[in-house]
Amino acid sequence: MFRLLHTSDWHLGRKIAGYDRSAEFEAFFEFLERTIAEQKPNLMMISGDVFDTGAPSNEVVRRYCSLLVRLHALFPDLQVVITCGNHDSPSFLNIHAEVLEYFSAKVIGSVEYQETEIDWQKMVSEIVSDGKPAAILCSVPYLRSGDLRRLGENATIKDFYTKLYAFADNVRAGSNIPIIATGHFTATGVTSSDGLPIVGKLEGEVTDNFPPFDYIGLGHIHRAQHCGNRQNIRYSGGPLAFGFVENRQNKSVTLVDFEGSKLTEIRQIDIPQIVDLMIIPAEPGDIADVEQACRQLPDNKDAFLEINIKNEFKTPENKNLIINEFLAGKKARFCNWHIQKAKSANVQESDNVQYTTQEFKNTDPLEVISQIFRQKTSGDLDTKYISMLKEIIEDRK
Ligand SMILES: [Mn+2]
Repeated sequence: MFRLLHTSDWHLGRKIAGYDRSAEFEAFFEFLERTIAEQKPNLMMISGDVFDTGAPSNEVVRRYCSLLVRLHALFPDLQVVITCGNHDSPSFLNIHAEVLEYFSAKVIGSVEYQETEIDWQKMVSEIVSDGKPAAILCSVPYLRSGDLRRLGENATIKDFYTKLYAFADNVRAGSNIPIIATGHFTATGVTSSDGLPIVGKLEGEVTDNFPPFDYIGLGHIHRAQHCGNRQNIRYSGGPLAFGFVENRQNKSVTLVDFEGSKLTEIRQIDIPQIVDLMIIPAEPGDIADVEQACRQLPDNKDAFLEINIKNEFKTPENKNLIINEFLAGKKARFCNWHIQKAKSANVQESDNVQYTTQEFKNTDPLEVISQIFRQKTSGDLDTKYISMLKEIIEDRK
């Protein structure tokens, strides 16, 4: 049997409202160690967005290297594949590629070329388990538009994977082992983190005639799910909620079993979360509701809080001080205001959303735009515009 542990979108170094999340990442690493000890996968796949930014802090990089070294010491037979996502810098990931090979970790930062031809061989490797070939692995990083153009002016992600499959099938040479691949793109027809349709150049159409990989472990979408009719083309989702839009998602890793080349089972194992992302009160409230919701939190409840407030609450000068007073003696930490405007209220100049520089830096651009729109018009931004904005934001990442 061959067992794969699929995970993605770790976003190491990710912060919320400027708060460090390394305790959550450490808890995830401990969960990984436990899960690998129990489940004994042959291969662990990290399908892109390993880091939250292209230039993570020294401390974040130290923890990443330390994890990979520790996993190798504990599980010398475990192989690891790490591929680049759109948040990662390919050249940064590649810094450790040669060293990590000694720790059974294969790192692929970008598609490589032999002169002008794509070097398929660089992406395709054989996974050996108990001294026998167990799988053909295609390590595909986030594809840049130049990578696709190399295959033709209008080449698609599907064209890329079709060529890759043909190459890998040739390497497999008829043996009874699966061909598995990684990837970091948006498969059309899937649901984004916040349930809205997604558009952008990362998009690839995954239909029934997508090349017949035995499994494709995808990253980029943070909600665990499969693509269309293909149970074996999946997103594992990330290990931690990326932001408040993901606060109700179960986070998990995916385990996939093969007997010979046949996929026999897919399971998800939930990742326990040590810090909750909470939006309180449940309904937008006034100051009294906010106070009650804050004071009701158990003192030792570790949570990041977004405060759901009607916009009548106009105390811009000291509202952060007030919230900190409500939270005195509690472990929970205030992050953002979620300001909801009463539908019929008149729009006034004083309703403007205000951010400190720090808050602004740590807020998702789409959230800023949505909030301002809500404030100005009392309505929600049309999904059509959200899609367009997402495309623009995605392009600038
Ligand atoms: Mn991601």
